[in-house]
Amino acid sequence: MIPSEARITIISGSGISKASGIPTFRGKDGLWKNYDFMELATPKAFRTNPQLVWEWYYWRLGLISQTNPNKAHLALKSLEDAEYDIVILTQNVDNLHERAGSSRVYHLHGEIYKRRCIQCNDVSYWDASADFENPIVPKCTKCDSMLRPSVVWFNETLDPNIVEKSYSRLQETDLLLIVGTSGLVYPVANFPFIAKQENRQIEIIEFNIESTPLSSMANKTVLGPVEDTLPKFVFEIIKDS
Ligand code: BJW
Ligand code: ZN
Repeated sequence: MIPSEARITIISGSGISKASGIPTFRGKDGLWKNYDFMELATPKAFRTNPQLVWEWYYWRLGLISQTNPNKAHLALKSLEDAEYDIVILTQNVDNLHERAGSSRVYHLHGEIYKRRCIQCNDVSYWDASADFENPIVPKCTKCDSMLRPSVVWFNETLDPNIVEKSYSRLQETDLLLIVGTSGLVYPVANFPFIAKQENRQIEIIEFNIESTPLSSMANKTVLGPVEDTLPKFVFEIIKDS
């Protein structure tokens, strides 16, 4: 039984968007099977070949634009509808949590629909009519420099404000759900350990199709596709509240 005043925090990863048709990064159908992250997801890759990096992001933008939130995203929104205090710390750059209606979503690894000028840092958004079939390197309307995807690549630091807000939230969380992440990418992979150190009361439940390096520190791992297991879990919480 989860009391109605419980503060619930979710750490989500690409596994939650898999059923929507967005590939994960690792594993047998993962993006890194066919693409080399050193050539696509590092600052050096962008300096060396911005056109190639943008082609990959246009492809993903086109793909993500065709998708919809699935039952797992919607289950988290229904917890919010049931007036639970919910914050989602997501590593995903897609906007499926927001499109499901979740209102407090912190994007730890940035957002694929945002672009940022490498010179003046101006941030803009892709609009719905953008042509993702035509991958030209976009330019800043303010200073004419190149825009880059506003995401966090390897060897880049995460936005310190978002990390700080995430730490504060974890300290005051009663229940942490770790959903569809391999727990291999830092610093987010450390969040559950930090949460447990600083907040001994916290209960941690992991949802994944397989166990991960985070399983040993979770109170429980619910094995199975999150689009099935999370709605069931949420239904039980709401039924008892
Ligand atoms: C299902 C399912 C279903 C499937 N139901 N489940 C400490 C130790 C070692 C290394 C480091 C360290 N500190 C920093 C590093 C370096 C590096 C790092 O972590 N490397 C490791 C890989 C070893 N980290 C960084 O560089 C970070 N920056 C940083 O730390 O700054 C400080 C610093 C600066 C300079 C030098 C050193 C330190 C930045 C990390 C940025 C990660 N960026 C990416 C790309 C984002 C942009 C984009 O999307 O284009 O973020 S990489 C990629 O991995 C993406 C994801 O958000 C992230 C996490 O992946 P995720 O979501 O967990 O996906 P998968 O595929 O790994 O797992 C999917 C899971 O779902 C699996 O478990 C499946 O089983 C499961 N699943 N279907 C339930 N239906
Ligand atoms: Zn600019």
